[in-house]
Amino acid sequence: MQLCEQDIQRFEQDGVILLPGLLNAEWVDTCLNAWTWSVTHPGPLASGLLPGSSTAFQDLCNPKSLPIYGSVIHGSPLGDVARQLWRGSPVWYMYEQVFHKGGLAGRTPWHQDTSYLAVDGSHLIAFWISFENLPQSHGLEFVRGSHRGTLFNTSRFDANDPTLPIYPSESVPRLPNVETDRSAFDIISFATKPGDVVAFHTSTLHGGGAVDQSVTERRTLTLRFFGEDSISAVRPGAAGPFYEDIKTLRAGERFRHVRFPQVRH
Ligand SMILES: O=C(O)CCC(=O)C(=O)O
Repeated sequence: MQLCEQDIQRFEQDGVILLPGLLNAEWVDTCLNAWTWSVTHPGPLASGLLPGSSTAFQDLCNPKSLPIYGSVIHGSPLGDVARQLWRGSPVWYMYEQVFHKGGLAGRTPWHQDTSYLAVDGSHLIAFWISFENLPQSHGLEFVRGSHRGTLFNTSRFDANDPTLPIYPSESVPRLPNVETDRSAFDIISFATKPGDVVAFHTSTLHGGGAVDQSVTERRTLTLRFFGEDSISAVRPGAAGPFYEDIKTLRAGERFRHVRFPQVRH
């Protein structure tokens, strides 16, 4: 897919862009096979995603996943798109995350991925790939431009108060309650079908993607990459990507490690 200047500027401004039909049927199948492997081979970080819900599942940073995801991260158009969105930067793969929501699992609370991660920079991207037809009302929602604003404390996904932070430190501000004050935020979302991909900067506030009576199941794969402008960061508590062997990275140094394969030069 060849992006135009307007697409790149929209991504830079909004922190999110819909890429319709980026993945052909073969790549959708390959991604779904990788997703299925993840769901059937839970790693050490697999969890229920939403406290109190038995119908939601997530897993991420499975240390055994790299060979399974190899063809997608190296061969699919995702690397080319990241390179274009970053105006020619090289591209490195960071990690996978899978979501499986069913029943009445509801919304994913608002949050920013970067605040869970020991990395900062303008070249951080998540590709959100869902395998169902989703109406706009059930797509993941984004606060437009929020990747250029404050990086908030992380949500601990508390069912009663989704703004409750994980990090005890007050050095990072608490999340606003986007859901109870929606009109104060510029919220966008997209209808998607298999093959469509939503790309977002990992600091863009996002949440939603509800599963309820009208959308009863969602299988989603998120793949994260980084580019030249990315440095190691310190958070006020444990932060990912949670691989034992990357703990040697020091704050402020270039975010590079053999754990993260380069997929575009
Ligand atoms: O799909 C979802 O419900 C959550 C997605 C998400 O938060 C992410 O990919 O970072």
